[in-house]
Amino acid sequence: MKLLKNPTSPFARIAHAALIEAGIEELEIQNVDPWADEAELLSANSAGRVPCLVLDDGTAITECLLIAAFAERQGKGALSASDAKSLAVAGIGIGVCDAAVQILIGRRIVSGSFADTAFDSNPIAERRRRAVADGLKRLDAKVLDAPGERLDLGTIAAVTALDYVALRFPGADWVPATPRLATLREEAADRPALAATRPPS
Ligand SMILES: N[C@@H](CCC(=O)N[C@@H](CS)C(=O)NCC(=O)O)C(=O)O
Repeated sequence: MKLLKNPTSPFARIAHAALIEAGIEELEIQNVDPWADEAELLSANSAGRVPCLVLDDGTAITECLLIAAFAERQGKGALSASDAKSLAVAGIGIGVCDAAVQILIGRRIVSGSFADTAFDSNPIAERRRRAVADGLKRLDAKVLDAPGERLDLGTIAAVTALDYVALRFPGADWVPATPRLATLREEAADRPALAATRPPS
């Protein structure tokens, strides 16, 4: 099977990490640019987004949580290691990723460029920053002190959210300090699911 992804997408990272944690073998990784209307991605996913998992029979599964659910059925994956608390943490982590990505998309809508911050003065950008900051604070209060023997979806999503915000908003004064989350990230850094999917710095 083949995972269409992008190295910076937090959703693609969550899907990829869940597949690794499930022990899926023979997984081909193909990087695509979701903003370039690449034919292969558009034919697999009408939404034109990553991640998209294409099975050997051509079945295409989109949405990171559905890919995680599929991974769970194939092996012993991140979902089976997740209790209610960890699913709650995963939801917050994905909410942080979603709000952060929306700021980037807002920039692109307003000025055509992720780097142009004109959108950031829009009240919707302010709401999204608040969602990122509040979500990170909640994650910091809720995350486990140490990663479990197997990574659960909460740990994967929380670390992914922290790394994505650091990648996209380095040094931003509205990003709160998250010492417990940072410790969890450090302690889980060598786990293959997180190490092999870390975004480029
Ligand atoms: N809800 C989706 C979100 C996927 C998503 O938004 N992916 C972004 C990359 S971070 C994308 O491909 N964007 C391209 C676009 O919006 O056209 C999931 O959970 O997988």
